[in-house]
Amino acid sequence: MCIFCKIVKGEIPNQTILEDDNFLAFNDINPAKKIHVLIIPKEHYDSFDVVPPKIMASMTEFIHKVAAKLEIRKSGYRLITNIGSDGGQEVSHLHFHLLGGESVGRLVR
Ligand code: D5M
Repeated sequence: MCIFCKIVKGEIPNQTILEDDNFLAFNDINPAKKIHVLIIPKEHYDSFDVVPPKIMASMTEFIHKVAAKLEIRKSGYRLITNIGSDGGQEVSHLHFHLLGGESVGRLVR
């Protein structure tokens, strides 16, 4: 079982920000910014590349709720998902990195 599935099952502890029946948001173990939250579907999908669009629609709603709870919708944030080896994905369970709480700078110049 993958590490994020173990987190969903409660076998590995996490610092939960928000949770519902289908999604979980928790603090990244190695934060790159003041706010660094990972958002995952509880059901396992290897990456964004294979997630059904219907799941993404409800995940979008959940991500908006996470950003609202963190009070960063006005100040802004960055949302990243890494896909596969060239994409730099280490954990093969779909997750979005939500980064903010400070300026995250330019990603592409
Ligand atoms: O990012 C995988 C991310 O997962 C990386 O930022 C560390 C984080 N991580 C790994 N294990 C844990 C646990 N146990 N709690 C919280 N965060 C964790 P990727 O996009 O796959 O490179």
